[in-house]
Amino acid sequence: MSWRATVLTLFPEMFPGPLGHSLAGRALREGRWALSALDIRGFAADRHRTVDDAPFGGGPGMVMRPDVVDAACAAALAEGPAERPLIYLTPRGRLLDQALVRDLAAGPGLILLCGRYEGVDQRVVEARGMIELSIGDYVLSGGEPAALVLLDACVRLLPGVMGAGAASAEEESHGAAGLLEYPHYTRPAEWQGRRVPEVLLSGHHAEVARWRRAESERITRERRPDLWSRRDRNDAAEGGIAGHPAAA
Ligand code: 6GU
Repeated sequence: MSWRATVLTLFPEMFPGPLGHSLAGRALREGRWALSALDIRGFAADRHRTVDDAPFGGGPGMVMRPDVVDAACAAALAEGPAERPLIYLTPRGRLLDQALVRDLAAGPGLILLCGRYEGVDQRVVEARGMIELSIGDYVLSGGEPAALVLLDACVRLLPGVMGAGAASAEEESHGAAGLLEYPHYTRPAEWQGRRVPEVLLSGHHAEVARWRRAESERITRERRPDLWSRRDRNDAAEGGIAGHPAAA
């Protein structure tokens, strides 16, 4: 059985959306992963198909009902495969990073709950043992774009989705080695008076690798001092991202 994502959402028409295109879309058509989007409204019990209600304690907005969300979770789990983690996408969640993406992609798939309104009743989050995840320190109007981001990050790591080794090689640049990538250039060698760095035209592979390593380190130090101070010491000693063969 292939890696399977089941998305619980009030807006199922948002899926596959961008994931129906490019690499993820081709992999979806090839059956390397599977996606279903279940409409949470379909699990409402009353004839008005109510999915939300006012927050106890007052305040603005609406909260998604635990009974409706629970029924949607049961339907998602019934799709199989078993043992898929249930993830609730919320800005209150643990911050997603490449190490977690790697773990999730290595599993059987995901069930993703997209919150709307002010959120989801916390009791069903706890009762279902959901993992609360955020994709960054900013607020989206709903979990759907975050679900698309998480799925894109996972799907590109599945076997056969990217060209041989491309995903693992590139992933090391932000994952294992903990450095940002060096800048890229292509033809023409001069454009609007700007020349490509000469070393890249030299044909000296060792020189190119050294330059790229230095650029990766410089840009990581400048832009992401947090990554720079936490970067993997072994990889750093081996030369970080450029330590793997030039343009691997
Ligand atoms: Cl997962 N959801 C929402 N609504 N906003 C977010 C987010 C998730 N991650 C960052 N901002």
